[in-house]
Amino acid sequence: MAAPARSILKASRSPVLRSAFSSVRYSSTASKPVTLKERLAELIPAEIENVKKIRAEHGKKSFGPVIVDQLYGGMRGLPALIWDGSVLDADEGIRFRGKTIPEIQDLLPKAPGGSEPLPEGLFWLLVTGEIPTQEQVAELSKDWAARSAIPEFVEEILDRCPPTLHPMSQFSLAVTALNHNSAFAKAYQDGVSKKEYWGPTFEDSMDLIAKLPNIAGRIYRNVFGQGKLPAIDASKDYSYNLASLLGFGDNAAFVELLRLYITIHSDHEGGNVSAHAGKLVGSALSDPFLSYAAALNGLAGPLHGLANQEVLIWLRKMQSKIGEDATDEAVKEYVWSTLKNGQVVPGYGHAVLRKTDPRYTAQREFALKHLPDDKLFKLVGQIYTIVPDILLEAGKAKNPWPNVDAHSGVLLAHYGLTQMQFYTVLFGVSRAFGVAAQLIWDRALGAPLERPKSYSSALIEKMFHGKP
Ligand code: CMX
Repeated sequence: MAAPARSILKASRSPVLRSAFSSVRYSSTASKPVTLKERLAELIPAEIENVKKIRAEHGKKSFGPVIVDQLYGGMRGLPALIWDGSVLDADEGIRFRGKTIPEIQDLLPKAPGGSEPLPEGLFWLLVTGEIPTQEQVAELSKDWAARSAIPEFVEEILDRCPPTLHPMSQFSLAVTALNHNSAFAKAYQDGVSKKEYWGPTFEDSMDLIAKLPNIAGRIYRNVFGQGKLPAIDASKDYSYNLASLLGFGDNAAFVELLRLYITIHSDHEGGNVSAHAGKLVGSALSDPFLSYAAALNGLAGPLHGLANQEVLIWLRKMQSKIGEDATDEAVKEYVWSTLKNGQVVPGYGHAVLRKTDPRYTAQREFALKHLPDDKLFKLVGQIYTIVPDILLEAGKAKNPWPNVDAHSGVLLAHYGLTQMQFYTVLFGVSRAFGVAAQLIWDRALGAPLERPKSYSSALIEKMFHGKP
């Protein structure tokens, strides 16, 4: 448990994990690059054998004790899940298939003239453990553009939603409705063999990711009156198309921001609420659309993805109360008043992390490059020097440092995407990459129905009565 993620991964016999550390493997032939699905089909048999071997050798070994506090305390730190796509280290932060955020920023393919990684490449990495070629990423962009249309009845569902219905609820409704055309649900009805589950899961997952920009764009335009939705451009990448559907396609810096945003929000190991909700629901063999809708409903909570919007709402309230160029003293007083009112400081703290989130740092670096003089960005920086000391003094939060949500809203607002209620939808588009990759592998490896055991307080008392 205490071993850092990197050494665990390096020691792994998993062909998928090992490839994240081996030299980059380009699986393209001279004429046509191998597709993601073809590469996955090559990797799955060896990984099935690897899991069998691990279970045979280590299956009966203990991970350490489970203490009663973990049953009452939201299962913090309980080793309970397997997901190879990303592992979170409390001090270092996230690694995607063994690679840090700066490493993937360096290694993953970029758009021509761009400096941020293309999320298409991150998806390939999550699924295969390998860095794709520029050509493979371009094929993925094309494939997603070709799959991007949403059924007319889903458009109608969205058009009939009152603008007062939160964008995340609309998002979840639309994703649930996509299950109408699920390849997995159909294959299951047609009696597909367990061994073949991953194929239709892969197709649904690709469709899911591909259709999210059209759903997100439609919600944005409907709720905030932003005019007509343009068509997807099949010659452009995923982030450009999402930006364009939101009305920001002409803004190259915003498109770059989205590439970074989607990449860093995609996955945060398997135990966070959205990733775990998706995995849990998927374990009942609900198709990827139903599973991902469950993930979105978890992401919509203020302690998780909704913090994306809560941070900006809190910052704006602060500005309206103490002004735009407030002194440190005034900021401190405002932070204390938040705590004294029994509220959390949004964007700070984390259930696993114990240091500044590298996703926060990546966004800060983007801001220093693109918007160093933005007033709200300066306030975010000022807060960073103030909040950790206050949270430490208050003495409750185990982690006083900022998480990913402390920064994202400021960047979006800078470019004119000021409608905070929409922010978590963008988090939702991003998180689909991680959840989809996980669903594909869960079905490929035959992950069973999740069914942990619950106990009553009376039973706990009885079990430990009279024992030291
Ligand atoms: N402000 C005030 N109090 C905080 C706090 C914060 N930012 N972070 C933790 N605490 C409090 C908790 O509410 C808890 O209080 P109680 O004992 O009264 O219940 C106590 O400190 C201990 O909590 P913890 O063990 O440090 O943290 P948890 O694992 O329970 O919760 C999290 C983690 C993220 C929910 C919490 O830090 C929080 O509420 N942060 C603010 C909301 C936020 O930014 N969420 C986004 C997280 C990232 C993401 O998923 O998107």
